[in-house]
Amino acid sequence: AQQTPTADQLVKGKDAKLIVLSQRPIVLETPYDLLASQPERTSKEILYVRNNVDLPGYNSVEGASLEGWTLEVGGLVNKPFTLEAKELLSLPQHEVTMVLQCSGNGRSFFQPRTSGNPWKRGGVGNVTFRGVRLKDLLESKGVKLGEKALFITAHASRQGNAAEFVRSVPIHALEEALLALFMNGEPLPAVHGGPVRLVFPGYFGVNNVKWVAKIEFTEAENTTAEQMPRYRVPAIPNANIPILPQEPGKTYPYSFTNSRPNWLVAINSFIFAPQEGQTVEGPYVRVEGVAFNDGLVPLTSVEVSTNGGRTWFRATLEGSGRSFGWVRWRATLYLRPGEHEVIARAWDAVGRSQPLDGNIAWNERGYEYNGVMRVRFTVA
Ligand code: MSS
Repeated sequence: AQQTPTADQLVKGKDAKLIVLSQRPIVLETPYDLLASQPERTSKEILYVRNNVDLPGYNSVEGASLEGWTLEVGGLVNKPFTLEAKELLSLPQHEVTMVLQCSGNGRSFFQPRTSGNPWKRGGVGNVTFRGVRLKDLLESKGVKLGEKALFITAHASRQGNAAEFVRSVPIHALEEALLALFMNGEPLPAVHGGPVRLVFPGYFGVNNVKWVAKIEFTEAENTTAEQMPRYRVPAIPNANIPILPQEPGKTYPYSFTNSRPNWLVAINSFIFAPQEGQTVEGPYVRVEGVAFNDGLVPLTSVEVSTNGGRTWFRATLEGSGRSFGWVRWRATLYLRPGEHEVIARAWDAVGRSQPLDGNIAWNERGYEYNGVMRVRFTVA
């Protein structure tokens, strides 16, 4: 019998404790205790990996060479151009800390079980990207967008016979779009899209195209499987509802007009301490974690409850203001000896929050789970 390779055997430099959800394509989940052990920023050694399409030879946390890498920019622009990616090093650099989260993160909490990799909560990390703003690059080349340029469509490299990987995001995303060359102060790891990745702060993982080779401005979303029917949830386009509730277990006839892509990150919060099953000293118990949204408006609060949501206690947030990165929070609770269950939910400035029952957003591929997290623990 063949043994499943460990994460560090699949990707050079990854922590061997990452959970191998798939070998081909490579999908590695960060165990929750490891994720929680780095509450500021997620290091390259433990950051989750999700490939739909592996790029042969890019299986390492080391950087990848910029030499010979080219980037085509075209579509609905006055002046298409091709760039030597190493030229990006001489343009103004910009830095952004953001949550990188697979839209399937939390999928295994949906009931009944959905298709796709059974992520628990470890398909997420908080990382700092550095590189060149796409809009700065366009400006430096004197490129103007056509009126019908409604989407940014990015294509990954096909080198080594890789299958295509293409994603489209709304043109609004150009505001923050970054051609990332560095992550956490080091060359962007090859497995995370080095030498150059197009990242969209505030957008789910799938939109952040690794090994980007071509960027097009288009009138419509692309029609490859990663855009439709995959990576979408039932919704009424242009209506002000985040998701159209489905009867759990039912299939849905996905189309461009009855669904929307996994674009903006859904508001969410995680409890990092205490951890499930732990015994802690009482009666004062420190509860802490992180929260995030799409960065369009600030988070206003994180609340915790130890009575299933009957009453809530307001936690202290570490920052105020908009943030694409996650924000730490903490609360001190007075708890009697015995077993407890704590839940946490985040709120933002436009009143968005998390459902108490995450299953309300059940969808057959299990995307965008953001139900409140529950942790059971014992006070000694
Ligand atoms: N890119 C490319 N090129 N390919 C692939 O496959 N995937 C996606 C993104 N990008 C891909 C790409 C996904 S899907 C995700 S999550 C992400 O990526 C991840 O990242 P990392 O770095 O962590 O691996 Mo879901 O929503």
